Amino acid sequence: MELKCFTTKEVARLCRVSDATVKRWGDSGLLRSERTSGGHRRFRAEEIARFQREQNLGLKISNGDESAVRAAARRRASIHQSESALFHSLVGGCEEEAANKLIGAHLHGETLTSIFDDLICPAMRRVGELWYDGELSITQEHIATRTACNAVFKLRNVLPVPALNGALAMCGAMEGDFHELPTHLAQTVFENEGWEVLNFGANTPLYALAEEVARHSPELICLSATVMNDVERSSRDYKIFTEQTGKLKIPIILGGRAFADEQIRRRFPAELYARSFAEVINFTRGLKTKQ
Ligand code: B12
Repeated sequence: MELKCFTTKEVARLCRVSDATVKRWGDSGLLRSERTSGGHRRFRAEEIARFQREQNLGLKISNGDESAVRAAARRRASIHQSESALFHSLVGGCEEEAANKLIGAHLHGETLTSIFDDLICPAMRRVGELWYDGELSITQEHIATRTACNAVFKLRNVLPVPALNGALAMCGAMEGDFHELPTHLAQTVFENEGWEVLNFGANTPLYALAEEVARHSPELICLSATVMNDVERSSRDYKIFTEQTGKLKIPIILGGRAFADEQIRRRFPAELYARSFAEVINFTRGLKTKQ
C-alpha cells in the first residue's frame, strides 16, 4: 500500500523553515527520508514526529496574522475533511492509511483528545448511521473498529513518552456491552497522561471487576456503556459494585452513549459522566493536583 508521506515543501511549512533547510536536515541524516522513483524526497509521519520530539520543534502550520475566527473556521474545515478521509480508511480496513491520518493530525497540533473526540468518534458514528441505514454490514463495523484500534496503537508509538504519575486506572465496558473502542480510547488517554492502566475491555462483569479493584486498589475506575440492554440488571450490579468498592473511595468515571440518558444516569451515581475524552482529561488533571 502507498503510504501517505510528506513532501519537502510540506515539512518546511510544518516546521516554518525553508525548503533548503529541510533538504539540509535530510542530507545530514537528521531527518530520514525516502525517495520516489523520480528522486523526490518523501518524509514519513512517524519520522517527522520523532524529529519533532528530539529537536523540540513546534510543528504547527504558521498562518501569519490570521484572525482567530478564520483560524477556527479553517480548523473546522480541515477536521471535517480529515474525518471523512479517516472514515474511508477505517471502513476499508486500511490500517497504515488510518494511522497516517491520525499521526498527520497530531503533527498539525491536534491534541490526543481532539483526535479522538473530533476525528475517530465522528467517523465511527458515521459507520453506525450507515449500518443503521443498511448500507454497511456488521463485518464492516468490525473491520472499522479493529482498524481504529490498531491505528491508535500506531499513533501512540509516535507520542512523547510521559513520565509515570504512579497512579493506576481501571477500565472496562459493562457486561453485555460488546463495544471495544471506547475503553481502548480511554486507556490511551490515561496512559498519555502518565497513568498505568488495566483495561479489561468489552463485556466485563462488575463482580469480576470488583475483585480486581480489591486486589489492586486503583486510583480511578472508568466504566463504559455504549449499549445497555437490561438497565434493571445493570443498575442492580452497579449498586452491588459500588457497595463492595465504596470503602476505598475511588472516583468513578462513567462514559458512553448509554449515559446520555438522564434516567439512566440517576441510577448510576458517579463522580463524572464523561461526554468526551476531553472531559476525562480535565477531570483527571484536577485529581492529580489534589494528590
Ligand atoms: C462498531 C459498532 C458495533 C460493533 C462493535 C465491534 C467491536 N468489536 O467493538 C458491533 C457490531 C459488535 C456492534 C453491535 C451492536 N451495536 Co453497535 N455500533 C458500533 C458503532 C458503529 C461504533 C461504536 C464505537 O466504537 N464508537 C466510538 C465511541 C467512543 O464513540 P461515541 O459512542 O460517539 O462516544 C462519545 C461519547 O459518548 C464519549 N464516550 C463514549 N464512550 C466512552 C467511554 C468512556 C470511558 C468515556 C470516558 C467516554 C466515552 O466519547 C465520544 C465523544 O468523543 C456505533 C455507532 C456510534 N454512534 O458510535 C454503533 C452503535 C453504538 N451500535 C448500536 C447497536 C443498536 C448495536 C446492536 C444492539 C446491534 C444489534 N442489533 O445487534 C449491537 C449491540 C451489541 C452489544 N450488546 O453491545 C447503536 C446503538 C443505538 C442506541 N440505542 O444507542 C449504534 C449507535 C449504531 C446506530 N447508529 O444505530 N456495534
